[in-house]
Amino acid sequence: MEKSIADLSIFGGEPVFNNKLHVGRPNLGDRQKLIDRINELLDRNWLTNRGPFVREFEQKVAEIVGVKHCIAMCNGTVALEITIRALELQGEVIIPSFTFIATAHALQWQEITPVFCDINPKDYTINPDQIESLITPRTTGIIGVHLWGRVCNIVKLTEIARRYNLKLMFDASHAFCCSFHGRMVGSFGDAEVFSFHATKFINTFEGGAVTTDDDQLANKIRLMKNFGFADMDKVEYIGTNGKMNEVSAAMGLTSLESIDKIVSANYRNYNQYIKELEEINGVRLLDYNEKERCNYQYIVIEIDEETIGISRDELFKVLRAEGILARRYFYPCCHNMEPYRSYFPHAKLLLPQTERLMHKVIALPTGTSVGLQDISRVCDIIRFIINNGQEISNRLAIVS
Ligand code: T4K
Repeated sequence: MEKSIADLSIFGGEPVFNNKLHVGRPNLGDRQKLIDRINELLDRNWLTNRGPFVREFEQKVAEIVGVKHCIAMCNGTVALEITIRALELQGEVIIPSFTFIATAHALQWQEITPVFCDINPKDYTINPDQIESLITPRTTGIIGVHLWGRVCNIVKLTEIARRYNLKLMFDASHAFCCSFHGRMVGSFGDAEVFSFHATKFINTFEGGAVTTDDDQLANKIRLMKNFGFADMDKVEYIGTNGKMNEVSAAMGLTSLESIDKIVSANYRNYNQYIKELEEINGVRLLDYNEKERCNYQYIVIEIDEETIGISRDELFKVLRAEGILARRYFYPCCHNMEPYRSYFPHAKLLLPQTERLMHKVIALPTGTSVGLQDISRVCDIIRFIINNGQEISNRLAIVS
């Protein structure tokens, strides 16, 4: 790559990517199949309310996950909210702060207090060893988050939940088609929740689902997502509108048919990033456990500022100026956002790893729309920035 520091786009040069490279570009399946399905549902004139595509999608997801029940929803957030309500969680629920804000909001929305737990620095999932110290008489549950498709320590979490008689659910938004000890995510705890948002591994434009083996819980969730209706004129629970529509399910079915293609593109990209970044001191690519099934959907690097001479935020700024729209998922973590920051001003004292690591990570572009050449150019620019870290940092301090 022919660049001098003055050529960096942040200092006035041309960006490396005129067509910006995104994190979270949707994985699109076979366009013609999607259009055929949309025509079919239009011909049928059945657009929502548990139509045939939604039922087929639920059945396929349940098969993949290996559970009895899948309830498709309009999005992952509502799926979390309904599952929390159906499990009758109240008082306090322990969750990691290192997650998308929806995990915390789904509780607080129902006036349940999220109690933030620290993470394990190896894979950024909730640290089970801290959980017991956070349990109070008001605690009713734990929500583990399989962050970036890295599965929580389910064995320890299950053991703690049993011992304290707590409900255990998982926010599995990032972990569809991942496994733990050979068993598919979606089959653990009382229930697990997936997001099928456009940016996720499998997408339904907007969408989500709850999976569980518990017949009673599944039935309750099914009613709750349809206003609580048990029959035409019979309401059994307080409910809401969490239904998935037929167009979303059509996209979901089409998307499911591309699982192998998406995994193989993600895996190819992951290996390319490993190859390109392994020599760089001060940059750790978060790895996947290849003994398990993984979706390889997120490429996340951890930066050691002291080694590379430039901060994560400076690197982030320079990359974005070059048209590489990296993301600081999930900076600054839930406990530093409102209303939690005001409710729990001292939360950070119990979250040393979260506080430290939230300044270190960057998610990089991957997915079916990102090619090997794109990755090489992304890594060239990262290498260049890091090789000139101190000088770029000094110049940024002058221009800002
Ligand atoms: N729990 C966890 C752990 C989650 O990560 C999420 C969602 C949830 C729960 C809740 O699930 P949902 O209710 O969303 O189903 C995005 C998504 O909106 C959100 O679904 C996701 N997590 C979160 C991690 O990312 P933003 O604010 O980062 O989205 P946005 O609009 O900046 O898009 C991200 C990138 O993707 C951009 O660079 C543009 C690109 N993009 C996006 C869309 C929507 C496209 O290229 N095409 C598109 O259609 O939140």
